[in-house]
Amino acid sequence: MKSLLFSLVLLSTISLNGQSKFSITSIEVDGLCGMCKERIENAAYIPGVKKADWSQETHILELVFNNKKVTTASIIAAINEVGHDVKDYPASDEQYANIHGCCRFRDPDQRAKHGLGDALCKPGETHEEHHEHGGKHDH
Ligand SMILES: [Cu+2]
Repeated sequence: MKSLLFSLVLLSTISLNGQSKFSITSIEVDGLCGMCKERIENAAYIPGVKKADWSQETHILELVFNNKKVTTASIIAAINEVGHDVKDYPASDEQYANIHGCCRFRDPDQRAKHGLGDALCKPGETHEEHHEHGGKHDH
């Protein structure tokens, strides 16, 4: 009996070590400036998130999180909540409306001021609609 218990403990220890509870992923989040960086990272740090690092240059948010506590979807929802668009998961207009004036990353003029190109395309948006709201393609 003792040896059975021992092997059970051993087995569970192995499975804990063998299967990391930490996930590493990166998502694209639209934003403009240092204020956006702070807002995005603060939003992404929900309990269970160990690292959230957004690059103003590449717009890539690097994440390390405990996958037993959080999912990528819940982090994306938290980022949308503060008004930022995630690639394929745009914030609602109400959520975006709370964004500070100089951080209006969907505004082509603000984007140009920050040396940026078009905003992230919205899902289901046609090419024409994209051009209408100021998006620019290379072709
Ligand atoms: Cu900003």
